[in-house]
Amino acid sequence: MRLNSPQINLITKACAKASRSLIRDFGEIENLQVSKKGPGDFVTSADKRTEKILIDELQKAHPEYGIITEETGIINKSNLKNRWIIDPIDGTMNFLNGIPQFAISVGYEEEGEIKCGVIFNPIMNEMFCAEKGNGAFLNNKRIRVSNKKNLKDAIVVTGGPKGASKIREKIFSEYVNISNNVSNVRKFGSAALDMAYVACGRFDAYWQREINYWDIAAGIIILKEAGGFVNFFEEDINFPLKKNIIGSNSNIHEKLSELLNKKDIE
Ligand code: 2AM
Ligand code: CA
Repeated sequence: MRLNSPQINLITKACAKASRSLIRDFGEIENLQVSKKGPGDFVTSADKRTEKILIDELQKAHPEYGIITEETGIINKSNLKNRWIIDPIDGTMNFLNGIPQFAISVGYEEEGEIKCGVIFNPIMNEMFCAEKGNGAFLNNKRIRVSNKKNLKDAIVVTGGPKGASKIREKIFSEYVNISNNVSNVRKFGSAALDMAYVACGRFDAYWQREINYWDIAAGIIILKEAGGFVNFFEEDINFPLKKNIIGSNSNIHEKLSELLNKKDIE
C-alpha cells in the first residue's frame, strides 16, 4: 500500500526538490573545512535555502496555511487549523561536520493534531513517511517498531543537553540512570532521524528533554503509525513549542516512562 493524501504528495515533492541543493551543499562541506570562513555561515545559508524551497513549494498549493519553521518562525500566525511544521536540516551539527546523519523534516497539523509527516535523509536516500490511519513507510515499504520486550535489552537513543540548557546536570543524571537500565544508549544528533529509526525498529526507544516541536513533529506521526507509543512529560504551557518526549515500542514504554519520572522499577 502507498500513502496518497494530497498533503503527503505535496511534502514529498517539496522534500525531493529541496534535497537537490542540500545534497550539493553537503558535498561542499569538505572544501569549506579548510577555507578561512569555515562552514558555520555556510550551514546557515544552506538551512535558509532549503527552508525557502520547502516554504515556496508548500505555499504554492496553500498560501493560507500556517507554517512553523526553525529559521523563519511562524507564518500566517492566525491559521491554527492547517499548519506545516518544518525543520529544513535536522542534525545541523552532523551536516556541519560532514556526517550524513541529518534530514529534512516536515509535518502537517490539522486542528492541533499531526496528521502526516515526512522525514527525508537525502544522503542515504531514505524517506520515512506516514499519514494518520494508513501506517508508516520507509521508501514505500511498510515499517514497524521493534518487538523487544525488556527494557534491559533495549537500545535507546537520546540527544542533548544543549550548551545553553539550565538543566544540564539533571539531563546527565537521567542519562546515567537510563544507561544503567538498558542495553545501550546512543546519541546520533538528529531528533527526527532518531524517531524514524525507532519507527523502523533500528532503535527500541527515544527520549529527549527540551526538544523543539519542529524537530519531532513528523516523527510523532511516523512513530505512532509504526505502532509506537509517544508521549510528553513535564509540559510547560508557557513554552508550547518546547517538548520533553518519550517514544518507543509499546512493550517498554511504561517502564521507560517510570524511569524518567524517577520512580523505582525492579
Ligand atoms: P538541529 O540539528 O535542527 O539544530 C540533537 O540532539 C537534536 O537537538 C537535533 O535534532 C537538533 O536540531 C536539536 N537541537 C539543536 N539545538 C537545540 C536547542 N537549542 N534546543 C533544543 N534542541 C536543539
Ligand atoms: Ca532541528
